[in-house]
Amino acid sequence: MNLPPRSPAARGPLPPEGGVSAFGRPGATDMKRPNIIYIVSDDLGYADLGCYGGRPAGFGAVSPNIDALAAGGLRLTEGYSNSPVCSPTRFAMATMRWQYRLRGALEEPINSRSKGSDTLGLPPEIPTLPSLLKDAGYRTALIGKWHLGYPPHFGPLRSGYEEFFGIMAGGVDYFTHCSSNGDHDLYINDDTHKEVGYLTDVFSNKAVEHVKARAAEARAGTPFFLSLHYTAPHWPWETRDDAHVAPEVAKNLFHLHGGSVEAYRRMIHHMDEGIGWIVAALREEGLLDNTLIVFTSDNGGERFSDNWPLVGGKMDLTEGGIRVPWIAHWPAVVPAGSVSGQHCLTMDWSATMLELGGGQPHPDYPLDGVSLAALLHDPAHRFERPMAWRMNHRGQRALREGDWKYLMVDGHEYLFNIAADARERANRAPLEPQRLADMRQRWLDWDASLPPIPADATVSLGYGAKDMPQR
Ligand SMILES: [Ca+2]
Repeated sequence: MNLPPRSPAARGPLPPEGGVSAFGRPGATDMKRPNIIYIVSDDLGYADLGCYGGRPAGFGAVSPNIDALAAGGLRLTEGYSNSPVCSPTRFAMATMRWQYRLRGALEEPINSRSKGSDTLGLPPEIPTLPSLLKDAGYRTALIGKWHLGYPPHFGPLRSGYEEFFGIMAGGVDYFTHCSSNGDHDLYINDDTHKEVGYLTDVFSNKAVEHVKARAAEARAGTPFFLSLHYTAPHWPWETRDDAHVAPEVAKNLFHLHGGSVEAYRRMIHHMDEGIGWIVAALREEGLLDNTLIVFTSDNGGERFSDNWPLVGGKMDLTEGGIRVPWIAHWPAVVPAGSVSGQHCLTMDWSATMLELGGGQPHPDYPLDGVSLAALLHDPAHRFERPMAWRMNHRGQRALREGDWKYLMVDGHEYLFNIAADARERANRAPLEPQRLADMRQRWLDWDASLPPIPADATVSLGYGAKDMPQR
């Protein structure tokens, strides 16, 4: 079910109560469109953050700054990523459409062997959230991970970002900034760029610089859209103090011989510290009230992640692979302390940002994402949001409708009542054959509306049962 269309006059944030403007000037009611910071972590699991029930680490709270964003805004308990793996989710995030519509998104995921390909990437002619926001008058930038194909055929600057500082690959070493094939992979715009530093901190510092550089313009009425796509807490398992690990993992960034829960949590903590610096910069510049900060993960957690109470993780269509944190902080509009069980996908949040920014979808590329703007204005707002997924890997299918989920893995079909059993252990399929048949048919109808998975689509797994026991 889609939200009813809104008139142009109804777009954008509602004026805050009391006639106080976004910048705290009493009496002003000309609420401006928000600045938007879209923070995407990489392989962060559902319960890794304190505000999602994560346990404290040996060094203390893992994510106090992200937890504060949740406490000061809206936290979703049943929000999902479009895919359980990196680049497919990022296609949906950029295009606001089912990622399965684009050939590059059928790679699970795009890997470094696709460098030079003219098909495995985000085609520049496809409208994107940044390109449409740029058309609507936003300043646009990506700091962090792109992972949607390599120049010269693809790249952030070809898809709506005015500026890019980050990596093109799916993962790099935090210190050498080299990808798995040994290529140096840190870029400014289209050019490789050498910089000394721990990558999470490098990105955080660049984001702070960016906020400060854009602040005067933003206060004068030209808002900014900043995508901040951390690689944290993705492998290799390197904290800020682990530069000595880089030579050990140079030839295999999957880092199958190392890492620990404590190191993993420290990596999250470094990202959290950086988010604290960015929030402080927004506050200093008087921009915090009217900046929408959205925080999420591109897919479920990897081997050191805590996905409790969910099972599965990255690459799986069980809940642990796709249910991720979704936090929205926007003091001018979103009431503090809000919690919602609204169902949503990555592309819905991108569609939300497009609407809030006054951007218009291209008529030839209608959105599959559904705007959540009404939810931000009223966290009690709920609407039906059926969601579906498919994976080449293990022939997985999933369909979530209300409390129920149809799931297929390795040819086995399951039916779960997620409201009662988020852990997907109580298989209701034998008890409810009609519901199973109905949901299977709706999944098949949805699948038939999308391009099929071609025979040459690849699935890349970094490790398997020979490297570590799977359960
Ligand atoms: Ca990822």
